[in-house]
Amino acid sequence: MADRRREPPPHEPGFATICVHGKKHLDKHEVGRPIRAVSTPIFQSSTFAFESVEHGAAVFRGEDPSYVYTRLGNPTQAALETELAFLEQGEAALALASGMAAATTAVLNCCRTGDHIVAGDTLYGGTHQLFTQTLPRLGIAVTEVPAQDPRNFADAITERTKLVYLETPANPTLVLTDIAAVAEIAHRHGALVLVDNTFCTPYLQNPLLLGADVVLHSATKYIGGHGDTVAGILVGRQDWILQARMEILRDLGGCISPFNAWLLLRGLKTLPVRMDRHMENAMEVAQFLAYHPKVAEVIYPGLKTHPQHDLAKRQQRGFGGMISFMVEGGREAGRTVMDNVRLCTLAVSLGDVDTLIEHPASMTHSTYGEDELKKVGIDPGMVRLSVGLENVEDIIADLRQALALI
Ligand code: LCS
Repeated sequence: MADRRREPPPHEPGFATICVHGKKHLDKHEVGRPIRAVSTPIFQSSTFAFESVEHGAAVFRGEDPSYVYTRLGNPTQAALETELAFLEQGEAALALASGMAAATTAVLNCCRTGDHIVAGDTLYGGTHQLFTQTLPRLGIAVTEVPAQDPRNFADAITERTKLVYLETPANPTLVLTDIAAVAEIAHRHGALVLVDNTFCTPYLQNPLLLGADVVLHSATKYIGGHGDTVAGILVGRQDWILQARMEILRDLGGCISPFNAWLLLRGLKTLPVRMDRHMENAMEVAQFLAYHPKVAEVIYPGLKTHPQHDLAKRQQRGFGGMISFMVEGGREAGRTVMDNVRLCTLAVSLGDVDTLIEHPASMTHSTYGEDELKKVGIDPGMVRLSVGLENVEDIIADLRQALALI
């Protein structure tokens, strides 16, 4: 078959044609010599050429794996997916536009109207909103249970339960769930287990090795790491990921852009180095807070005072960079701290190089009602700190001066 890309144009192309196709109709797929780029190139292309109508038809029949269209797959996305699947030790991965796009894709890939989900009761506020507002509108019911005790999951599972959804450590209470114990229970009832591994990243925890079926990341956080990208990832079995791509992603359209996929590939290069420093800094900040007279309680899985410190040691390879704390004087005193930090930034999100501080009850978890906050252990005065990569003495000095104003 003639290679249509090499055929000369039928006559001298005009200015506009050259603008679109390049001088002399240079083949856009070849640049004349081997490339061997060290950094994965950004394939900023929405669509990919077919060699013939028959080739295109074969691709659409699923008989040829060529790229078609960036909503369904793109080489930069694929590089990211291959790497994440490897790091989480799963068969395949799917990159998406946000952590919430990953959550909705995962849920809809498991459940249809009439199905049921059991989830931990502290979740990122957006996930809680999805579970309590949006999914019920689609006829998917969700029961949220205290996640520290695996028996609560056993009690809540029904014959309609298709998915058990865990966030461990949970945002913002840092409650842990015993993944292996819950997976054992869920599998006995034929339900899949999804773990939101955003707080730990694959560097500190591999839920699939503990029995989970799907891992979710808000890659916006530690995987990107620099506060410049919104993205999500799912990792799981090949057939499950393929269905998520070819049914849910195809129809709902929450794809990641090649540029954001590239930013995550860049973030991954330094993930272990960043996580080590996040953890080192977090441990020092947690100890500083624990001994500060104005601090009533510090929640950090690395402290022996954390009620699940032993589970954290068993299930994770480190304790992460997130701390929640309550100051003497409750909500107002917490507000004084957050309004007076100078180095730390008052902002939602987490896992960035910058230290971020925020108030869960009025910000990330404002989707929980007053009673719900109390029930799940989100104190109205709780302050959440995502410890960054600054010199730890500077982070501590900033917190010290803000605490002195209480
Ligand atoms: N899962 C967890 C554990 C999260 O913390 C978040 C976002 C998501 C999923 C959703 O991911 P996104 O769509 O934002 O990429 N958490 C946020 C937070 O704590 N502050 O701002 C966003």
